[in-house]
Amino acid sequence: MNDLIEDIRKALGVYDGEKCEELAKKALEIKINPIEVIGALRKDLEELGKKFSEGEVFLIDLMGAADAMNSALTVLKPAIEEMGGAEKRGKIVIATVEGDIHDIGKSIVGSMMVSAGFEVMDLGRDVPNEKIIETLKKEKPDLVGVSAMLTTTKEKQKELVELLKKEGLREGVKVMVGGAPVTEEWKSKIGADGYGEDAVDAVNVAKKLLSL
Ligand code: B12
Repeated sequence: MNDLIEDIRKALGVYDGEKCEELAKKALEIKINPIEVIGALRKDLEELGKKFSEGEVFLIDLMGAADAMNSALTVLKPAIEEMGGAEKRGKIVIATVEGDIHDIGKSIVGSMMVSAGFEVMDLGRDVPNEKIIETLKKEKPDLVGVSAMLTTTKEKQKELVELLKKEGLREGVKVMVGGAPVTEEWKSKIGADGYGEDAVDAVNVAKKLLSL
């Protein structure tokens, strides 16, 4: 792996957001792909998450790492969005489900979608399904993408699919799901249309669902 990416990982490891941002800028200057940088940092966050569940690190550590990641993203996300072409592909509403405040991954998915030519409406995090439904009625997007990072909150993805059916909206919109505890099996179980393992996958799945 590139030395500069290693340095960004080290800065993330000590929760140094300023350094992360500075080095991310340098990485872009020497034309390192921002998606590659994000992929490396995501793995580190996953490792930190494991340590957290094993009691080796604390919530304050997750918060420090998340802040550092967000600092890097202030430069990496706009760079991803600029990578796209002018071609317009469709509209997607994205949100992190109610009860869940994890939004880093969801925002990266949003940036990748912008880069791929989608119009993106990001409703933020901790979003009740009722608000998502209301937005779908008003905005009539082609897709809705819901992120859930907790085993408990992924239930809200299931609830959204059920609510869409109840409201007679299911046929009009493709539903994509993602997040750490989400799998292809879960997608099938709840009757969603697509699952994306990461942001690159999310774009490919979206294109496939819309036959683009
Ligand atoms: C950073 C972090 C936090 C930060 C979040 C900051 C923020 N603004 O997002 C803070 C410190 C706030 C936090 C809080 C908590 N966290 Co936390 N957190 C993490 C951590 C370490 C990294 C998440 C992350 O940002 N990853 C980087 C991004 C780039 O990756 P990603 O999120 O996976 O997203 C990618 C894909 O999943 C996919 N994707 C994501 N969304 C979508 C949506 C669609 C539609 C598609 C197609 C794809 C897609 O594409 C993304 C980009 O590639 C994870 C560990 C892990 N395994 O992920 C734990 C983790 C998710 N947290 C966990 C826990 C327990 C908590 C807390 C409950 C802790 C507590 N005791 O308070 C709280 C939850 C509060 C709440 N109600 O939500 C657990 C969940 C365990 C479980 N099974 O439910 C994890 C797995 C850690 C662990 N192993 O124990 N957390």
